[in-house]
Amino acid sequence: MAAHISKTFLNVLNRGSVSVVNKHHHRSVWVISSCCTRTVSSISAAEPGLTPRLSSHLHGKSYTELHELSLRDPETFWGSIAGERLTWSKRFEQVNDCDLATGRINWFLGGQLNVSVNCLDVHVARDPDRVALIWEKDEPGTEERVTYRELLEATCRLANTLKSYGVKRGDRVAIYMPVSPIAVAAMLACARIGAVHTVVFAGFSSEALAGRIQDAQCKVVITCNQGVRGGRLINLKATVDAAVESCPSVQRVLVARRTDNPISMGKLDTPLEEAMASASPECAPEPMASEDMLFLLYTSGSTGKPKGVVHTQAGYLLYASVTHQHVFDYSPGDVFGCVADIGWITGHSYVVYGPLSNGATSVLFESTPTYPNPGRYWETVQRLGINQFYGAPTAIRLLLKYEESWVKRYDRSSLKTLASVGEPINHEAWEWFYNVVGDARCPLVDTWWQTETGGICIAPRPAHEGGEIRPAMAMRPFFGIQPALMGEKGQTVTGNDVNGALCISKPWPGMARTIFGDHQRFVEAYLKPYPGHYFTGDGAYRTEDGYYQITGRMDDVINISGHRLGTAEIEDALDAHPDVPETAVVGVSHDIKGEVPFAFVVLKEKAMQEQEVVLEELRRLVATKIAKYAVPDHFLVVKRLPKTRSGKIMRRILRKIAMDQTDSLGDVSTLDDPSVVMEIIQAYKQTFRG
Ligand code: 7RM
Repeated sequence: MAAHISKTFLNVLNRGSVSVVNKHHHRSVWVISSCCTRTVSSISAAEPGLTPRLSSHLHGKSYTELHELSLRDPETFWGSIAGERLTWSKRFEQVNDCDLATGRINWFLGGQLNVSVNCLDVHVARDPDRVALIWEKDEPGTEERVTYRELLEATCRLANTLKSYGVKRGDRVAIYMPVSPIAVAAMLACARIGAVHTVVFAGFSSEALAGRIQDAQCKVVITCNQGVRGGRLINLKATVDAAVESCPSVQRVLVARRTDNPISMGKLDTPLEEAMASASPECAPEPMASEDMLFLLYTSGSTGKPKGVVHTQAGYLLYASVTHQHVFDYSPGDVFGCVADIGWITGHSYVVYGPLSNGATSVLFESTPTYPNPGRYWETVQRLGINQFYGAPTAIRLLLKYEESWVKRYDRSSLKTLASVGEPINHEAWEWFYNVVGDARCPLVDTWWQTETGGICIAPRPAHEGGEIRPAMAMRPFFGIQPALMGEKGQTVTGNDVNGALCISKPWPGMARTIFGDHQRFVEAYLKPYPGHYFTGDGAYRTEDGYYQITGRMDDVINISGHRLGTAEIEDALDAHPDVPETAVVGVSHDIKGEVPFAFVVLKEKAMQEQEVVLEELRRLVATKIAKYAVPDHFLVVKRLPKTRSGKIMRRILRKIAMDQTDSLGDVSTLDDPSVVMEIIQAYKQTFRG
């Protein structure tokens, strides 16, 4: 029995009948059907599918009225939505209790619920054979479907397995896996028993993984033997083995099987499918308080190590759910295709929690945009009948370089909404996505948000019916979001046609609650810069008509192919080299990746003769300490770095030099020794212009 399941678990997930999903598409305007508050104990199969709604109180109002209400009276707005959309085992008593000055953020106090019940059991009760996940595996045409009933069973088996290894409420579990049904089951299994998952992107190195496991003090790691991407195998288990050597908190490693290749199993390791096969398929959901932790997700800031951003249960789920429905115009029966990895927040909110809470069919995309050819996305859209396609500008910029026929040969008539996330989308990419992919027929929504915001905060939808969409612009704040632009002196910039630091002035249910183990750092990073407001780290422009356009990071965070990285992290990795006293990393633009790291390095005298050797060692160092994608594309060896009299490196000047924009260097008079600038420009010319 165990052996059988072990061999075919991923197929076992797929056994049973696959229902024909309801293909009845009606537009979700703000028609809002009423429905009573459900409780875990009274889930009945009587209710038909989820109907598009905010809540019965909010019936038929316009976007403007609703947005205004959401800011003026968040209790009524979010209270009625939370009461009707979520299934509670104990109804909440207070909608919110927040103070942005101290970072006390609480939503739906007194309430209890279980996120996995909201993502699984409620749908199983109504329509167990509805497809929850379509696993679009690396090889085209080999997709596997998983129904809600199957996903619930897998989740319960995995939850019981975790319990059998001592995982309790509040314990942290690391998940180091590519997108797959079993990874989704692992996230939901944690949610079911009240454990806290921290998914680590499977492209991170063993040291990066170890750092996160140590910070979170994870008890268990869930991984798989190998990953498969773009026709290549990635030895994930080997990376985990190396990581856990320095992680004494880890008591067990659960290893799923993605490929049939042999794996060496150590004394900490357990084959996951076998353990699940002997575990019970039922697991009572743990009732969780609204503000209990749901997950940690590490993200980069401008200084220090990555921060463990904390999201909690009810507010996060509600916000992911409502944004998923209303930004993408999701209707019951739609196949929702977000091609992000679950290692990033986009995967958490719009592959897993948002779509599943809405009973959607969510696509898990394992491959790459160009495997086996640049038509992959659109062939997948045709084959799976994807209705909403959510991707990153970097992939669009890559694909638009190929012949249009790679798009046109596939039937894309299922598409209703196109959406973009992760970095600013440039006009060329927007126009190509809209015109070539969408045949100028589907709304293309540029969605702005962050790991810390939990869900989409600024996007062209919702809007009034027929609300116009401007190219390459996130435009409108979502319900509950009050953007503010701040000036250099900390003042609120009023009026239109203005720039400023983008802040959000009121708490919203999806916002991060703290940094794991370091609330002070949370307050310092987000709440101190503009007291009374949440600071995003981004700059924005408010147009003449009051729409928002994101201009990019204002801090030392760069965005490589939509992956956020602190330049300080790369510097720390480089500085670990014994021959490197000092480095400075800046982001420079790249036509496909958006930005790439450019490293200025100072070498010790003795290393100057063997520069190439040292640079190669530096490349390897960044790959092993962080990830391959973090390795700087460019290195420039310099004698000194430009510093102010107080010793701060002036990255602004380095960025100009790295971008070859030395005619607009700006003020260099605050430098301790301005002659260093000419010195570096000379080095740049010698290295990059021959
Ligand atoms: C969802 C996500 C967040 C940072 C954010 C921005 C940048 C994200 C957009 C964008 C311009 C967008 N979370 N960013 N979306 N910039 N337009 N639509 O990406 O935590 O990984 O990154 O990404 O700088 O602060 S994240």
